[in-house]
Amino acid sequence: MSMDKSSFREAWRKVRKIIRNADVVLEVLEARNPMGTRSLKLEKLVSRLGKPLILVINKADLVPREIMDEWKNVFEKEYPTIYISARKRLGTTFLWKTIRKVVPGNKPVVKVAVVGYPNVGKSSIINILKGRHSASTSPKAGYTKHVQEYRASRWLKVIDTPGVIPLRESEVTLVLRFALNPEDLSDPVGTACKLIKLGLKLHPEVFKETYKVQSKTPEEILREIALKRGLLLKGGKLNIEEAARIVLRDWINGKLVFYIPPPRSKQSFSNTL
Ligand SMILES: Nc1nc2c(ncn2[C@@H]2O[C@H](COP(=O)(O)OP(=O)(O)OP(=O)(O)O)[C@@H](O)[C@H]2O)c(=O)[nH]1
Ligand SMILES: [Mg+2]
Repeated sequence: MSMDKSSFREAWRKVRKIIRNADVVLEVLEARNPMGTRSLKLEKLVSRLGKPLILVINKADLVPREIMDEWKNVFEKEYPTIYISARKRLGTTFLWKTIRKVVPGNKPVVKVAVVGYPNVGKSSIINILKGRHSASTSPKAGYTKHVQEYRASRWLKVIDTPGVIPLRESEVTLVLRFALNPEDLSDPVGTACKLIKLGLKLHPEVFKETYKVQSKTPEEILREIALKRGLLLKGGKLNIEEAARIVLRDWINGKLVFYIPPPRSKQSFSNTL
């Protein structure tokens, strides 16, 4: 997903308008990198417009429950926070209750704006609130282009929005936030190597478990994946670039799973990228 200046402005314009019209805003975060998928710009906007905000950490099925509880504790200092899995339909009841709770008074109809980074599961959450599949979802970042309003129940209207991302971020930062499609990368090998390096640090066995490879360095891991899958270029050289795209795609899709841990007093995570 490439975001030029005009589509960036356009996406923000839409989101701003929706937030202005909403009674409550759900900011959707991704369980493997909740802090990285937070948008402070979005949160500032919500607070300036005086709307209640709920943080919804989605894809909780990818991360151990204890870790989700830790994140919840971290974020609850600022906003009501819940974690759910739209895919497994876990946490939905609690989501309904939290929405009801934060809306002041006894509004007969409550309008909820669902906002956040691309690919975090905004449309999927709309679908579980609706109880059936209505909003289109996709593993492609930047899938939802238009604002769409749905009726989830007698008292609840939900509004799907396009994902918003910062204008200037490095490719690896966007990949870590699931906001870039592997097809759109200018340097898939370099970016995949950085991602693999982080994966090795956070979960040393993850590439062995996911790809059955023994190598211990990013470059070697990509070579071994290409070899195992028979990814060859004309002339018989290994297609490392294709191996890199596979790894990046798997990370974005949630087939390659490691997660960034919550900040802890002893072992704090430093982003070495
Ligand atoms: N593992 C897992 N995957 C999920 C979950 N929710 C959504 N997904 C997947 O994440 C991908 C993105 O979901 P969408 O609902 O399209 O995300 P979105 O935030 O609407 O994305 P944009 O419209 O691109 O901004 C899809 O492939 C979903 O199947 C979940 O709870 N767990
Ligand atoms: Mg969407």
